[in-house]
Amino acid sequence: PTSIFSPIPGSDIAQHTPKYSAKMTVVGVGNVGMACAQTMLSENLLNELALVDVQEDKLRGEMLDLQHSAAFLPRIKIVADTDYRITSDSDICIITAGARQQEGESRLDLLDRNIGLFRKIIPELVRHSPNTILLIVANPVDILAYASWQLSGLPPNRVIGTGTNLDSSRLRFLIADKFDVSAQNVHGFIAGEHGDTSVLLWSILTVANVPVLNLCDKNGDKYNKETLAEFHKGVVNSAYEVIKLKGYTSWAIGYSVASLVKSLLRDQRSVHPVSVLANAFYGIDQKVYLSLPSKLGRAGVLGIANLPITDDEREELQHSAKTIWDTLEKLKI
Ligand code: 6V0
Repeated sequence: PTSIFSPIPGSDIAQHTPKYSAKMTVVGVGNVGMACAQTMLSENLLNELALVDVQEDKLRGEMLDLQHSAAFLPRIKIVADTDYRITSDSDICIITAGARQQEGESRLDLLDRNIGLFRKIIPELVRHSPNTILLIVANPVDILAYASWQLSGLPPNRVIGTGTNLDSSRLRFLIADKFDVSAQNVHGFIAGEHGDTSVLLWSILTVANVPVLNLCDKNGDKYNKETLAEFHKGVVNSAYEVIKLKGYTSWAIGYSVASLVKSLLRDQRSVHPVSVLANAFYGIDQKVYLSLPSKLGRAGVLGIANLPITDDEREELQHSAKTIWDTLEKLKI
């Protein structure tokens, strides 16, 4: 026989082609898309990965580069094309595709252009994977998650933006450093817009389950609202700092996406601050997407946490919602 393996005569293998249980699509193979792909592969979260972009050469190059890690990873099918047919039956579609701001272009014009891209991308994804969960990463993530919900016709539990999941990790890192503990022992959320009007929910921030307000860190510094406001400023500025230093951010968003994918696919019911349809929560009455602590599982967003936050924090969330709404009103979605 020319093949190493021969089927046992009489077997019916062809009728039992495996249904890959975890298929993921990543649209946009730039810095962020590839960091997401690489982290998901390292964490062994999927059986099949479909990559889509408009740049054929880059797409093929990235596909081959990942495929060449075959001997070091569990068996994974990796495909790449500009045609959305390869994405069919994806469990989760991650959208990182976006145009970059051009010289002289306003933020709103860029947004209009990105919504134009999403008008093509989202219906194609849903057509080939009607049961998928859409996970939006491209910025401004709250606006594009809302647009994706509108354009997809999917129920809101299945359209999620990565939102402040990353900002919250940045905060936990900064606090953990001061208290000399693991960031996993710092519990807390930044909610609201993934951007300038994000809200630090300081009243429920804890280190080793102890409220951080009035605690002293390793240097003996006592924490109050003002100290935390400085941390918050640090978080908002940290994305700008990384972009200034290396041109883009990628690794942390890759891990952030992988942690969300793990909770969704494996029905972990863990709570993450992600961008969700937020009206009816915390007194927000506009139909906007912004980040609230959300329980994630196989069906997407299983619930939003009703946390005992202060009146000030509720007002800040409502202000964040209004800012996003003001932008949405100017756009033609
Ligand atoms: P990049 O490196 O320019 O990659 C963008 C990719 O999208 C490129 O490969 C393009 O070819 C591709 N693309 C453009 N148009 C299309 C299209 N119509 N269909 C398919 N692919 C297309 O950007 P980078 O990867 O650095 O960033 C991607 C997006 O992620 C940006 O919008 C960032 O602002 C955003 N981020 C969001 C974060 C978050 O926390 N939500 C964090 C980091 C970056």
